[in-house]
Amino acid sequence: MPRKPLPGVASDNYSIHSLSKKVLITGAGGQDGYFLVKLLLQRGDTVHGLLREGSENEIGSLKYLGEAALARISIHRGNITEKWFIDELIQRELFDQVFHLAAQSSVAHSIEHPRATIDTNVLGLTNIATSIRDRSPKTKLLFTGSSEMFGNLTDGKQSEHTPRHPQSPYGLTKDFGFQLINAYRNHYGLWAATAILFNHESEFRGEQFVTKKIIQSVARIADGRDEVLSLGNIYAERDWGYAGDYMEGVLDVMALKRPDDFVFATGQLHSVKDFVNLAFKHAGIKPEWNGEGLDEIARDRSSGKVIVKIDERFYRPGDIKGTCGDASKAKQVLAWQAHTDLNGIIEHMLRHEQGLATN
Ligand code: F7E
Repeated sequence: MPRKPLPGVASDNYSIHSLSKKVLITGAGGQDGYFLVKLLLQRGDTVHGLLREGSENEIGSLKYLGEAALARISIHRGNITEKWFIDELIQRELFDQVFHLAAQSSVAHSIEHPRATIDTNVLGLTNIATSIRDRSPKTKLLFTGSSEMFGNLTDGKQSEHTPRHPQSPYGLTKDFGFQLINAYRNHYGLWAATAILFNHESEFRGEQFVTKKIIQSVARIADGRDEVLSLGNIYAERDWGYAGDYMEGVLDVMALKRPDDFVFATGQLHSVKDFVNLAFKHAGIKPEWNGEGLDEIARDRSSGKVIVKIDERFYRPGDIKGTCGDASKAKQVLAWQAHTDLNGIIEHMLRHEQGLATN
């Protein structure tokens, strides 16, 4: 399927995607992999997915694509930290495009396990970019960066030009990636770009992230189960978008003739507490908040049961208090916009969770 012509794009920097491409997605089994694989298959591309070694029967979120779609994907299993494996794959397949999504993506986990995070995120990207440079230099490489590289929101929203002050090992690895992509683009002429993604959620979000954790608890509480949602800093603020919207943007970046970096964000800031309140509202439950700090709780207004409490264990050292993105470059150059607001995200997530419970 040919890609839409983009009204805002200077025509000399946009190639209509008419020919089928041979594409590799690393980390294809994750949330973003689901949406990207689906879009690429719709476009008629030849899709290869790289999944982590060691979980031979696991295909993660790809299982939701269904049998017919799955039959069209070539699955590779291996470790992105093994240079020989990446070299061999890149040289043998000579992909037109590589979307590098694979990462250790939990900020909390990176604080506990910095070394494993650095191995996966830094070595992994370095191996892929270097294999492309040396063995398949015509391959386009798109790296999914992160707003974590900016650190705390200071004044104004964060754009491609905002100074970067990462706070976590994860944020440091994403800053490294952003700079490596720039260096390989500028020094070796590689088509390499970073999509700087702010928090993006969906029904396929991993359980280690706060939105999924909230939705799972809300679904169980709505189902009448005795459940208390335990959270850390509920006053942290994030710019939450929908992963499906962001993967459309990632495809638009890849369609450019000249590589460039883009922020993808909604520009809307909400606290974790806002997310909790909205999720309960969608489930027909009214939380009543009382107390402060570690003693803050929420009760179900109709039953009086405690449904939310604070647990010190979920606080993070060096947590980012707030991030909010300015995606005006993506809007202007790619005619991209986030279609799904926070209500829409919660609807997708809750419907999926409640559907799973009744299956
Ligand atoms: O935390 C607070 C927590 O783990 C969001 C990843 O996609 O976005 C994501 O990173 C906020 C933080 O995501 C709990 O302290 C409170 O302030 O869902 P999260 P994240 O750290 O923002 C960036 C852009 C990425 O690139 C990452 O890959 O929620 N919070 N209580 C909690 N967080 C968790 N996980 N669990 C809690 O109980």
